[in-house]
Amino acid sequence: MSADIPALRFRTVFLSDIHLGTRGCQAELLLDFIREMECETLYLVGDIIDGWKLKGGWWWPQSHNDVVQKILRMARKGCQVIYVPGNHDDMARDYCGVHFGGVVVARDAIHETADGKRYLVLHGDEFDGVTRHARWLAFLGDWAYRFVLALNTVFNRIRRRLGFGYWSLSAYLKVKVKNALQFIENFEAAVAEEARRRGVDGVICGHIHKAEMRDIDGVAYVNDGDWVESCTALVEHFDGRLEILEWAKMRSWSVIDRLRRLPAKAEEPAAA
Ligand SMILES: [Mn+2]
Repeated sequence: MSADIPALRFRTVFLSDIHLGTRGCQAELLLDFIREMECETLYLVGDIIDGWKLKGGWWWPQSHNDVVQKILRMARKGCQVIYVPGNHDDMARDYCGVHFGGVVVARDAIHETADGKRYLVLHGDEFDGVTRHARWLAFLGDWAYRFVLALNTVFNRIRRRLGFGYWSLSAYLKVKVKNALQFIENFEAAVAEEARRRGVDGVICGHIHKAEMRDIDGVAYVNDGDWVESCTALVEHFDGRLEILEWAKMRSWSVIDRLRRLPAKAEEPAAA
């Protein structure tokens, strides 16, 4: 921890989709975040350990072990840790209601923020009606699309030379992107609907690896993202305000930029 940067203190932190046990897991960045922050309550919102992958091949470097150790240490030091398993660590669902090492396992939970808002906390796979193929395409930027268009030209020049007909790669990808976006929208709507059904103000979930915070017909839809692609955490400040932290981006800023950011935060409405 850098001496000139104060520890980040939060009322609550929500983490999901860490996927320990897979090569994609950004354990070092997560360790860095855990070292820098303090919180009273920590929710693990599913897919923390990727059980399916572990059955296939063993990938468990020291850093993955360190994440588990750090979280257990937080629990020992008095942080309330609530573990809501996901579909990749669903074997833990057999232990709902069980306490181990200061961690409570729950199928889902209700979290009340400092300003009295009630959120349903669940992983979200129950509401994933569609396969997630090509979901990543939804995140392709403009540049990637232009690249695909250029690639398409070359691709079809080759196809023509080989005597094949025209086939639009970009049109194919566009349909895939549209499907992926539609999938995300359907998921978000279904999860928000469940929150409405349970009579709470909002829902906090994970699963689709896309951090988000928006209103869906009067229900707050909040997704804490993941630690495979985007490296995001959801935090609750002491006044109840929720914020998505993009840790990879925050760490790429210089110390000066971060210090400049901190006073700006203090100017916001004081904690209740
Ligand atoms: Mn999941």
